[in-house]
Parts: sequence; structure tokens; C-alpha cells
Amino acid sequence: MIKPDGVQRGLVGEVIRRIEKVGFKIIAMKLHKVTMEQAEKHYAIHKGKPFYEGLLEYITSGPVVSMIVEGKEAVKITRKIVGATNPVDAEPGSIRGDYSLEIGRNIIHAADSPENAIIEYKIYFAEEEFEVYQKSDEVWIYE
Ligand code: IDP
Ligand code: MG
Repeated sequence: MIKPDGVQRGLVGEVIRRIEKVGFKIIAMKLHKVTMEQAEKHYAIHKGKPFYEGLLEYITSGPVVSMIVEGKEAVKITRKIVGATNPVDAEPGSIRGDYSLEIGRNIIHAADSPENAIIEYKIYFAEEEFEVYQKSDEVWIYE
């Protein structure tokens, strides 16, 4: 999910470019606003932490771009492309390392496990929004 700051700063294309170029297949994508109810579900694990209220305010503050991405080790590799949670620790070359400075404005969200990826995409997508298709470059990406 490209968070509201990523959308406002014109980084949608840049993020999608990186996801596409590594070889992943985007099987669902949309621009939408996160409702407070969705935000509470998404970040339930952080409830009670000092940054929780600010996080809900941030993620609901404007449109986001959400996508479901498929491919080998998609969670692990996407987290690497995204970079560490705190931009101070995010490597140059990662999205957060290249485009953000503060943990509370870190551009992008990515699921941290396949189990959470499923929980999270169900918050934002209905099954009808998935597109099942074959990508013609797959024979060159997978051996
Ligand atoms: P992640 O996004 O890398 O998975 P999490 O620890 O799950 O990181 O935290 C979720 C989001 O909450 C972060 O991406 C960041 O936007 C926000 N967040 C986490 N810790 C802090 C903090 O200490 N201050 C402000 N925001 C925070
Ligand atoms: Mg997380």
C-alpha cells in the first residue's frame, strides 16, 4: 500500500515501477481512502502503542494505492524493496531509504508474512477484484 504521503508526493509510479521490475505480478490494484474501520483492523496489532492514534490519522488522511502482488517469496522480497520501518535504518536503494526521513511518514506499507498478507488484503479487496492472468515474461523470470 502506497500510503497517503506517497500518493501526495507523486511516488505511486516509482513504487509500482520497482514492484514490476523485480518480476512480481500485480493481481489487484486501486486508489481509495482507508476508512477508520479498515485502519483499526489493519493496525489492530499496534493498538495501545503511543503512535497508534497518529498512525490511524495518517493512514486515513488521504487516498492510498493498494495492490496485491504475487510472485516467488513476494513478502520477503517486497519487504526488502520497501526497507526498514524507520527510514533512518532503511538502506539507500530501498523505497523508504530513498524517499523518506521519518517513521511516521514512511511512504509505504507491506505485509510482513504470507498469513498477514491474506488478512490484510481481505480488509481492502473483494475476491471479484482479483485478476487471474498469465504474464508473458514469466518464462524469463522463473527457471
Ligand atoms: P512496518 O510498516 O514496517 O510493518 P510496523 O512496526 O508494523 O512497521 O508499524 C506500522 C507502521 O506504524 C509503520 O510503518 C509506521 O508508519 C508506524 N510506526 C511504527 N512505529 C512508529 C513510531 O515509533 N512512531 C510513529 N509511527 C510509527
Ligand atoms: Mg507491520
